[in-house]
Amino acid sequence: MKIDAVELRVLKMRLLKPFRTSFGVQQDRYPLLIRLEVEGRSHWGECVASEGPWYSYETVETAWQLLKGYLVPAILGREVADVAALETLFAPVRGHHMAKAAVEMAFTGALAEHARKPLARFLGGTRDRIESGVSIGIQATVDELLRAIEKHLEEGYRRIKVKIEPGWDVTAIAAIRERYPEISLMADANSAYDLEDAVHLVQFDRFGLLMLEQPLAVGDLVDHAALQRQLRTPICLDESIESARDARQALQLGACRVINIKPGRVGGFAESRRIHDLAAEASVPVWCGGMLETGIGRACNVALATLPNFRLPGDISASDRYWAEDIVEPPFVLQKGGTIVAPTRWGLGVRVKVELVERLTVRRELLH
Ligand code: NPG
Repeated sequence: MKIDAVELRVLKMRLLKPFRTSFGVQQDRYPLLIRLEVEGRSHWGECVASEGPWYSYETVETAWQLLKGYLVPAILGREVADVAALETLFAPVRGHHMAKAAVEMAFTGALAEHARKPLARFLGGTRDRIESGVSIGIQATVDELLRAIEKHLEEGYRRIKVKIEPGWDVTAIAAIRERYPEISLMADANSAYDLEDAVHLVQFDRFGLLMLEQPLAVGDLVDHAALQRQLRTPICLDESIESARDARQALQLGACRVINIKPGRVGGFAESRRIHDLAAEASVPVWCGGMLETGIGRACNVALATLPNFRLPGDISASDRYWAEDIVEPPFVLQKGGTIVAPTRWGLGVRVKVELVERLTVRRELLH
């Protein structure tokens, strides 16, 4: 497949509500979109980097530089046969998985369309819909948190994830459990704790949480393994798993019992598949995380989450959880039973609303 041109764009999109985590508040998102032109057709991808280096070292700006300076020149005007060939071309560039993933996912969408298959089936998905969960940011008060949970349960979400940080953890979770003893509940710390907090974190064991996500530092598999030995609650790793190698080592060390796969974080679908398979061999379930994506990244996440070892609801909510108007048609909607249907059209499976994208664009460059 020959890539004739590549367009990069940054949009400015306001979230319906600010989203607060242990590393800060996000209200405006700046999705970096990539459009590959292949044989006169457009194939879209989304880079999940945030504006600043809080969740990871990558930012919208670094991803733009990597794409423009290294990744796009490696593929432009070239015949790229398959994803393995793309990965070989990108291999000299160290790290920067979010920038690489944007291309890899757009390219995989192109391959799926070429093969006349919906992305989910092209990736090896085995179901036609996925179970949807919702991630709730840190709130000003426990009352507000309980109100937010009530609203999302009424909407039909199957699993509630709450963000925690020191000072907003045990009390908040205890209040939720008192009101909702039975719901599927988990907590995400985004690396806000240290191994010295183990005694504090052991208190979570009484809440019957599905899992505790990324309690400790990003690269610290050894401490996570030490913490997991002290906790009954399964630890899920997110930020710590940047590659299949990380996943293999985490599994070997017993650093987690669940893995959150975000294709945008690990370099794309192929690496996600490798992590998925390693986890399946170890009987460790995975689920698909979210990075407040537009409908383009969401379509990719939904497709990936149809693979068999995605056995837990992900952070894949409906478009109206995030945006007044999504940039794809049709938007993703929550079905009865708290599911989202995987698009069945070939390729990415959703139409990009180009006029809306144009209006939201704050930066654009065509490379050819
Ligand atoms: O529903 O997409 C969603 C948000 C899920 O909590 C969520 N994402 O730490 O995983 C995370 C967090 C996040 C969002 C991280 C944006 C970085 C950027």
